[in-house]
Amino acid sequence: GHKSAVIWFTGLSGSGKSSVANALEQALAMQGKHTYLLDGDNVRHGLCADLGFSATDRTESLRRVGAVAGLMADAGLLVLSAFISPYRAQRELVKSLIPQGKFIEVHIATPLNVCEQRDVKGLYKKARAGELSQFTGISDPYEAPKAADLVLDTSVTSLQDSVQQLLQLLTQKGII
Ligand code: GGZ
Repeated sequence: GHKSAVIWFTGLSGSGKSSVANALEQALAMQGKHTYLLDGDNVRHGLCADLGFSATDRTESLRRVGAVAGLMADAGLLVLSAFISPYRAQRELVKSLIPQGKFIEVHIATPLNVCEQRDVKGLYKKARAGELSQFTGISDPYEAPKAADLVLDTSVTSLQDSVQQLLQLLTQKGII
């Protein structure tokens, strides 16, 4: 079995949050753990389809995700979530919605220049060209966590190593 928890990945667009979260979910599933992955793909088209990327909209989006993650944790799930969640105050808000001691913050600290070089969706290019406003890291802030439970940089740490470090952290914390 396992204890419930919310593993909250924060980091820039293109930092590798979703890749790491997906790989961790696969590893946990192989161990028979009950997980759910919340990310932009399943949240911004549904639960938060009415919200954009202003600071206010991001806060509301993250509040909803935090509330849902809290409910899922109540139900006993290991919840993985991958959102930029750029403001410290937004992550504090999320933490306040998760049962005590169950919020685990993971900073995917891949440098901006690497994320921009990857530019998987061409969004950085658009942001630099001024075609996309309020783009995190370019024309909108990203406040790095000061005391994350784990910091990973996907430009120097392999996916496999990242997953190993995460599994170790969850074991250390008595979650798995
Ligand atoms: C940042 C944006 C923006 C702006 C669209 N700023 O690489 P992606 O495409 O798949 O990840 C980004 C995603 C960010 O959504 P989140 O819900 O994670 O953000 S937050 O936690 O701040 O609410 C990017 C895309 O949406 N995207 N416009 N202006 N990312």
